Amino acid sequence: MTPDDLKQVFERAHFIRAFEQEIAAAADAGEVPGLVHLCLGAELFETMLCAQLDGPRDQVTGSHRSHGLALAMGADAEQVAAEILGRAGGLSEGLGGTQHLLAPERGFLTSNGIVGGQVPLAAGAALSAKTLGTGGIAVAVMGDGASNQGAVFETMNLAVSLKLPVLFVIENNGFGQSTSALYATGGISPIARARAFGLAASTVDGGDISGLERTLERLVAWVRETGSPALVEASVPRLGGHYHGEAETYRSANEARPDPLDRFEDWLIRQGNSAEGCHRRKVRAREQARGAVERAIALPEPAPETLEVWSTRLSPVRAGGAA
Ligand SMILES: Cc1ncc(C[n+]2csc(CCOP(=O)(O)OP(=O)(O)O)c2C)c(N)n1
Ligand SMILES: [Mg+2]
Repeated sequence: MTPDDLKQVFERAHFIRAFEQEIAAAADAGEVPGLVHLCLGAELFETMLCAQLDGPRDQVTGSHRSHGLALAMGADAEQVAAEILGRAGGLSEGLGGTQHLLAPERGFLTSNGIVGGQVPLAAGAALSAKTLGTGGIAVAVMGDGASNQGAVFETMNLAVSLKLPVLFVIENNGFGQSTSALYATGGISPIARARAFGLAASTVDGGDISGLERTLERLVAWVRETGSPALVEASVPRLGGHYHGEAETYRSANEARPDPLDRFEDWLIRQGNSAEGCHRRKVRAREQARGAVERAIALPEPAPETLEVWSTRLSPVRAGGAA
């Protein structure tokens, strides 16, 4: 990546941070139906990952915590916000909500509230890309908790045996809800598990910009060129609660949670960029995020008829009146 590319990554990652903070404020004001799971701490990793991808021939699937991934793939921020807020004009007209974001035209196939459920879906996208010969790859982004699901292991096996171009991505934040990975995960590292299935696998620090660039570029290129699956485990801090507003009584207030965006800014300044330049980019990102969420808040709720229109769009067979 060029120095300019990296500055754009900085601004994009800060845009996602600011977007999540605006969503948090909207939730506090009672504008968001249900709970929201924010990606605070994973913005840099997700921006760097998606910068390597080429949607829509590449398709990403994500978990319940996927606002940032959809944005990093280029989904329209106002439409993402409107979906989270349950407003008309959202990615799915506000019917899916925060855990069900769809922007396949941008390469974001779907997020999924069923922990691990997004992983077999990515294998399907990889099989489709392979069959059609598009040169695309699929990327399944999951948490450390999801990485213990049976469907994930089945998908890894299938991906190796069918030789599917899929990159499995584990965002390891050390927690599944309030349960520590030290308790919930058997003592084998995700990398060792992946290698046992025959996957190429690497681990990366989600706040180390040089490591991210090197590792993600290499793995994405490898999956694309060989058409074979691989896995990357990224350590990312979860800077907030499991969901916004959670009390986090199970974590110590003294626990160190270094912010990857601060580490990246220190790195940029060490490379000779000015602190003022970084500040300007952060201010611009914040203004744009605020504008997108404010415009979404002003949208109406979907009309009841939307349900029928949307269901026929998803099911052309029923739209034609067949069984
Ligand atoms: C199949 C299933 N089991 C349990 C849940 C409840 N649940 C929602 S998020 C979550 C924790 C997931 O942890 P992880 O995969 O590490 O993702 P993180 O929240 O840390 O990003 C759980 C257990 C669910 N949504 N689906
Ligand atoms: Mg986790």
